[in-house]
Amino acid sequence: MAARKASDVFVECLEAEGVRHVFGIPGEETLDLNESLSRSSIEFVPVRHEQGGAYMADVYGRLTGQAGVCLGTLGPGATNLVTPVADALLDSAPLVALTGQGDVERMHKESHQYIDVMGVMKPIVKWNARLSSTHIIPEVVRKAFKVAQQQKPGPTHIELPEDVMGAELDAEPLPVHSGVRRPEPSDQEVLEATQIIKAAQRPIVLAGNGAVRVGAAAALREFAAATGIRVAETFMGKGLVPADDPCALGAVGLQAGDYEMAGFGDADVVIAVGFDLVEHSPEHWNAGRDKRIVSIDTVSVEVDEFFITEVDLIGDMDRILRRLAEECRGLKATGGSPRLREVVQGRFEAARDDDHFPMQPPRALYEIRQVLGREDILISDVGLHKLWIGRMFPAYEPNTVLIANGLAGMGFALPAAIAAKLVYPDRSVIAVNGDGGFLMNVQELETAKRMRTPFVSVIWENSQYGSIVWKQDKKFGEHFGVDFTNPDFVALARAFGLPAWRCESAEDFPRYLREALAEDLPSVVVLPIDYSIDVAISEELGTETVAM
Ligand SMILES: Cc1ncc(C[n+]2csc(CCOP(=O)(O)OP(=O)(O)O)c2C)c(N)n1
Repeated sequence: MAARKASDVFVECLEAEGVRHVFGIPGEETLDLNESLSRSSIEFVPVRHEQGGAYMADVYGRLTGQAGVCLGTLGPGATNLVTPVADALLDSAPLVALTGQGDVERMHKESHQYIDVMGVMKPIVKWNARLSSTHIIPEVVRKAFKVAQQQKPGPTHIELPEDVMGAELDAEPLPVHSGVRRPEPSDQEVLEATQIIKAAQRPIVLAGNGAVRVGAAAALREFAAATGIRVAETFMGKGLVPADDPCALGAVGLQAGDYEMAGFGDADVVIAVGFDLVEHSPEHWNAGRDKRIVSIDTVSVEVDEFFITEVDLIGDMDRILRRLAEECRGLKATGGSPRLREVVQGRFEAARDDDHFPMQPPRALYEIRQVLGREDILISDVGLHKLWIGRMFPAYEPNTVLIANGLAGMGFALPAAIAAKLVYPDRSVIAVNGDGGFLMNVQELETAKRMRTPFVSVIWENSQYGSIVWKQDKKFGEHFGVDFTNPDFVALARAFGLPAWRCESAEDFPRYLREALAEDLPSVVVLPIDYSIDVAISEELGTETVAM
């Protein structure tokens, strides 16, 4: 092939990786890249803040396993990417962040908008590289995608100096071999795990995001059904086992008492299936360090004094679980307690008849569950509403409740909903936001409208940073620095050209939700919320252990 602009070759490499969208904001230093993108099969999606674009890439990656791609220019464009890139790191989402940069020859000195973006990104990516010369483009792009997508997935970053992208090059993308074969644990390791599980009096499974990422839900369900071992889920593991499956113990993690009520206190063996420690410390369920732990994961587990595994089964989780199901079939295990699930579900179902207005969270979640099908998607922003959703919202399939739980940054939900609709245009998507977090990325309503991604943003309005109020009240008996006023959210949405409703009574909420879901535009439903009932639900569950 003839020599062409390096940015053309770079974009050909992105195409070879299967990239369909680049979410971002161009800059003077990315002119060549954007020109090459405009002539490619890839859609460049202009966003209204780089943070929004990077969250879109993050959630696109979470839902597809293929790295989502975001773009920011040098300096401020790059620093605006930081929060979602860190989110992708802690929630293990494959993402490739692209940033522009000035010419290579001005990087050593004080110069306009130059900061050390490589250094800024270094601690929050799995790997990053500067395209210091044209001929490394095919290798760098291949490596960025390979590293981002391999377990555990996460973000990588490529810096694109302006002069390099504008230079000439004759090169081809490297071949992309997908379908990486994962290693298998040895027969001996599987035997050891089988012996521990068979000898257990009250085994219990704790399943997390790792199992969601590799699509191991079906195998996990088979393992649970074959052995009778019941399954507790982390907030990000919700839906691995359907909430109405007899093996489901519910989502644990809000309070120390959760684990007790789900039967961890009595468990002698915990089978951790794709458990990411970043979600919640194992100290909360193994404070006495007396559980025997078998881990099933794609990578070797993190070291933690409360998570010393006896057997570490590393590899293809689907195959490992199916193999263990065969080895342990007919076990009729008795571990785990339904108490947590019963208390939480009881509150959830009783909420059907709760006419409080402003509405309390259980009824709000109950109504949302009624309008969503089992495969539809609920996205949570970060705040007290997230704790309610994580704990109480019944999920039936993995990745149908999307939560930012590792970094837990406010402002996640709205851009996440755009990505969810791009990946699953036929599913209904609802994003629940606090009135604090909603304004953090509200500008992406314009992107959502332009992209024709209809989803409903529900705003739980209380004019406070609710979860901080909750924590302050518990700690000091009063709260401070957490009150604010809100814009008229309905007028704000309408200013974007979007339909919006404000609930004035409990009956309004289900009605407006249905109307909103029938729209072919993104929409906003404002729901005044009453947080006076404690998400902790009962003293019995103990003090809360989550950090916001
Ligand atoms: C970007 C970011 N800033 C600050 C925090 C700390 N924080 C966690 S929850 C929260 C309050 C959230 O308030 P709101 O969005 O109104 O939701 P609510 O708690 O009322 O449901 C804050 C400030 C955070 N997690 N992320």
